[in-house]
Amino acid sequence: MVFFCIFGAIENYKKNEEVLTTKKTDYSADNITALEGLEAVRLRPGMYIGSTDEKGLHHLVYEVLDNSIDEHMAGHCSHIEVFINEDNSILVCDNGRGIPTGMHQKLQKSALEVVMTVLHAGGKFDKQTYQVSGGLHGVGVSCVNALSEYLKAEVHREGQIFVQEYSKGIPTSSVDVVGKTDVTGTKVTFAPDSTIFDSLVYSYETLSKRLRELAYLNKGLHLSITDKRETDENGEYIHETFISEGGLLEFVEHIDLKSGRDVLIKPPVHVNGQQDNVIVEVAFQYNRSYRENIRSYVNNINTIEGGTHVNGFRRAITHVLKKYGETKDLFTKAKVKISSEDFREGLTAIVSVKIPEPQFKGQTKGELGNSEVTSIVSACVRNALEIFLEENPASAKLLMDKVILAAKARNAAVKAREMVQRKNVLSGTGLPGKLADCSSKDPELSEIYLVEGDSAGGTAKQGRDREFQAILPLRGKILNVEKALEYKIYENEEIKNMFTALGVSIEEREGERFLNIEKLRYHKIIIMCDADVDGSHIVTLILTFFFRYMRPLIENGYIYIAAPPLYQVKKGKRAVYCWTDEDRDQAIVAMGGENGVSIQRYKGLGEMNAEQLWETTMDPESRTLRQATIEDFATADQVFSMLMGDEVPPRRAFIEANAKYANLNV
Ligand code: 0RA
Repeated sequence: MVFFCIFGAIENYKKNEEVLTTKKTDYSADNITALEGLEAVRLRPGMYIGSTDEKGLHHLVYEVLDNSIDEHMAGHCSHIEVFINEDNSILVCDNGRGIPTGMHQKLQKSALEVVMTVLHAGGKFDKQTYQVSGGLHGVGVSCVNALSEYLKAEVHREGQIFVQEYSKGIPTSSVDVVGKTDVTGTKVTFAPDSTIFDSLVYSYETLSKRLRELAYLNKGLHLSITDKRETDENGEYIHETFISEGGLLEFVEHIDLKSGRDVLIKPPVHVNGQQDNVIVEVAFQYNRSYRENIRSYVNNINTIEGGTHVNGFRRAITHVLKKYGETKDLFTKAKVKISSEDFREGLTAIVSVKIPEPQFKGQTKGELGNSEVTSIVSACVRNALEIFLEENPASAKLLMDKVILAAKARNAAVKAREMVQRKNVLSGTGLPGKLADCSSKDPELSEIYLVEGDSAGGTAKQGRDREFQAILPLRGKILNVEKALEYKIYENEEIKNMFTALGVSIEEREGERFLNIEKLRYHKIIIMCDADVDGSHIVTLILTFFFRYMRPLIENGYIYIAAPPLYQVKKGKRAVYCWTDEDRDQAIVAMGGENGVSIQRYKGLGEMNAEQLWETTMDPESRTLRQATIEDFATADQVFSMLMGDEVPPRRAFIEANAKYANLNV
């Protein structure tokens, strides 16, 4: 199959030496500012696109896409196509109005050249567009140009085809008319600069995931991706098309389905509204889990830290559901005290707003700050939810039952938690009997090993350096916190032991819960399990627990996973430990072939004696630890729910696809 872009057959980018060495145009004073801008981008690319790793590389595509999406939001573009070319260059085509090509009066050159070479020139022509400023997107296509070894812009506009080429942001040709056309749109081909980026290889998965998301966020927009680097068994390129007629309604269904959550009320509540210049779209539904899962966007950009739009949404949910329950006297009848978090248990929601001048704040600039947005979102959602409850009394009843159950469970959890924490204070040191503590009292120097099983725990106690290493054996599989009600968690012996041994507690301040880690007793918390499937399952369970109840420990980098060896290769008195099959094979070769070599496969920690365990897994000089980090909260959250949730099929599919590391990419 031959792929046709909106404008016809796609040609591959081939670096054309002649083009790159074409005599440069004469640079006058105006050009100097342009050059200075581009030079700044090349000197500090991280300031403009976040980083120069794989993330930054993909960011270039998002940046170009943003411009095409802006055209769609302005009502002028219905199709966007992305191609990964054989040489890892990227082509983005859209059927928008095309970048203007007329003379820019002030700068006395083609507007196309201005957009492509002047920092922040992109959307500024047109005040009505929903620019994405402040966040990392929206730095403009000129940044992509500055960071590309080669870039070609082709514009179809006013019946003509205009082309200009650049190298590292500097034009290598004038804006040339190369033909006639009866369509409008823009084609941008770029090859990222190898002297800037660590890697030049694009991930199809990453780009296709973003396009799927953009399709949900911009209903009716056709998006497609084609990977020309490889063909399948039929000789066809990998290709996907995304279009969502349902928009966020489909997105919210997709998220719960993918995470295997059991939906309580169908279909989702879908809100579309606009006030002043703010466009609001929200979709939400309730499922039988105990978690709140709100994803939010501003101008198509994920706001990981939420912000005023999410606050508005939460405010509306609380207000409407509380009023509904109180009017019907449901809470007094059930004898429960309701708190606003009870209305959000099992809630999955997408909140998307489009605003002309977003202000971002927070650590990662992932939080919307515009205060006017709160009441706008809140009003839209209130209206829709009131109508929904009125029209669907049966669903409203299911929802209220769930809220009341959540309140009861929360009250039970508070009591259980207080019991655990009070016991601590009462029983002297308050430390669990199973803990073999270290002598050091300095958290920075102290480590604790959480060890699967009493027997391995025993070996670890013998093998450790008791000066700074503490051991807490955990019996068998700890509770699956994803499935359990919260109060059950505080009744679980292993979990209670973890709270008390670590010295942390869950506290409340102004109605907000937080983990108090001021008295944390160890700055290295090391999970040590067998190097087999069961072991990795237990690692996942423990990580889930940390993720849900002690997330600051992961965020602060205190959580590690020990890596016990898989093999011991031995010949005579020489013995080496191996962590991978490749290491093992190399060791065999190093010992002069298989003759006389014995290979032991360690199935569990229990097969090692104290000395071996120390040497391979506990000695800071020779062990390897994997630090658990949370790269992407949204994905981590989804993967955890999916892995630990009720539904088997998505979990099985994931584990099969990631058989080697069923314990997540931490
Ligand atoms: C500036 C002004 C206008 C459109 C664009 C830029 C534009 C940029 C890109 C980048 C990729 N695709 C694009 N499509 C459009 C407004 C044009 C007008 O008023 O006709």
